[in-house]
Amino acid sequence: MSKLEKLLKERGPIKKIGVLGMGYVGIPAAVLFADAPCFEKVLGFQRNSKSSGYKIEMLNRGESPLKGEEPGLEELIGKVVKAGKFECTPDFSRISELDAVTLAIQTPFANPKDLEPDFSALIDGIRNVGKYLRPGMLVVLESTITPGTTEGMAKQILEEESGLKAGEDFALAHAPERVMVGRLLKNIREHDRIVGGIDEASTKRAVELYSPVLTVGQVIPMSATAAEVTKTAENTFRDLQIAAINQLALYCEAMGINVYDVRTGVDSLKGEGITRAVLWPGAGVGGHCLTKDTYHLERGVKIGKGELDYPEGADSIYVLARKVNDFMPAHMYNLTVAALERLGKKMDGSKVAMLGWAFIKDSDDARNTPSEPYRDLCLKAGASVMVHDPYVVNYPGVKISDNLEEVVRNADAIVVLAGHSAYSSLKADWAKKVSAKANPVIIDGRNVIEPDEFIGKGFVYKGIGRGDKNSHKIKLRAATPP
Ligand code: SAJ
Repeated sequence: MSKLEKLLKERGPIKKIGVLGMGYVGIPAAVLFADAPCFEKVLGFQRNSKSSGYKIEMLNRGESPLKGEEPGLEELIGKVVKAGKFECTPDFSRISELDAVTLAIQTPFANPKDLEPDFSALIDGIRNVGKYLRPGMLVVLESTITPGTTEGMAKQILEEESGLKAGEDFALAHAPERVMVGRLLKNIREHDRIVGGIDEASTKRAVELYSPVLTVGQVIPMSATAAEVTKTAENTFRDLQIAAINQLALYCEAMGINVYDVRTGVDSLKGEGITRAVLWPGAGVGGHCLTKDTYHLERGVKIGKGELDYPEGADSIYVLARKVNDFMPAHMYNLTVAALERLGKKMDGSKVAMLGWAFIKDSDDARNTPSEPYRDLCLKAGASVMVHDPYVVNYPGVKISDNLEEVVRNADAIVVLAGHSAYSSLKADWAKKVSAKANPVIIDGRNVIEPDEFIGKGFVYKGIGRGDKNSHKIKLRAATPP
């Protein structure tokens, strides 16, 4: 039995857990640990900062600081707080009383171009854990990180701060989160959990931590670096699949056909080991994951020990995919300019009504939203822009309204950027009346409206992948009096 195995055995089963980072990943993870009968107590650690300190009181009142729709989360927070099994605190010294600590802290990229991530918040968190680390404890990184980080930077900092040795005095592992906003609890309970320790004892201890919260999902054990590659690769593959359908959508527009017919066709080939994961084209790829995990993977192979056999300086297929998806907001802009031009109008002086600021449907999450580069292009061209979103309230430097009429009023162009359910019931009559234009422009970046309904009312329509409609005949009608 190794020294670590002995220490873990003496310490006994995991009873007290800490979660650093009370965000979209940390909060659901913490309350699910707290709701597991085998665990006694969970502490959620949150810095009492100006921007996020408010979460501490809200959570200890049993309320969720996450705005978007998160089925079951508010109730579960209330339940575990009332039962005294969950508490949120800014006091990191209490880490020393725990058996296991997980870190769910954002790992954005400072500048993807030179593959430099901004690990500052993560490093702060790891240092705090290192300061109060005790022999026999387990540390797990849940954040998405560059392959090699757990066995490299994290291990080093923890050993520096604690004077203890990873794999001998404490266990260390990576267990990447796999959640999507809107179904956080469901994803943690039902998705298989990748768990990778720096050694076997660490993997085993981490499996003990995650097994009790899984209802449908299985634990898939592997090495820490394999777990890091699994996570970054699964998001990179998703980004690649989206880039593939976005590129096809651009081709279908150029060829005058409907990408959704083609998608149905391609998707119909099934069976005998044929898997066709054809995703959906759109106005862009946002969020905290797909926009950066490719660069974590690219950086992992760059800083890794082995020699990569691939043409010098050539972009990988993954980086190319990033470029295709990053182009889509600019394509939305080009569609808007082209539609206005059909009416002899310019962007300069036109009013653009943007529908949707969140990066994903029916959520308040606007991290790396594709709507921002689109808006910047419109403003630079001299348009006046108003933004509507039913969920996103605050966003630095952007006024967001939840009053659709106010945003659409007198608009020359109405542009759908996020697929919020509310926009599927946008009516052509209503939109035309409020825009008070003879021929308003409508650009559909998420295939939520029926083109013929709007074209029939005199709209100039353009949609991602709708080559079959984008050069439709314009029905010139008199303006509907406001
Ligand atoms: N998008 C498309 N077309 C699609 C799917 C998505 O344009 O067919 C766009 C969305 O509009 C959004 C972006 O891509 O702007 C990302 O959407 P997403 O559905 O991938 O949402 P994320 O980024 O919150 O979730 C991903 C998921 N990863 C995978 O499915 C491999 C989720 O499981 C991860 O937990 C999450 O990243 C994460 O946290 O890593």
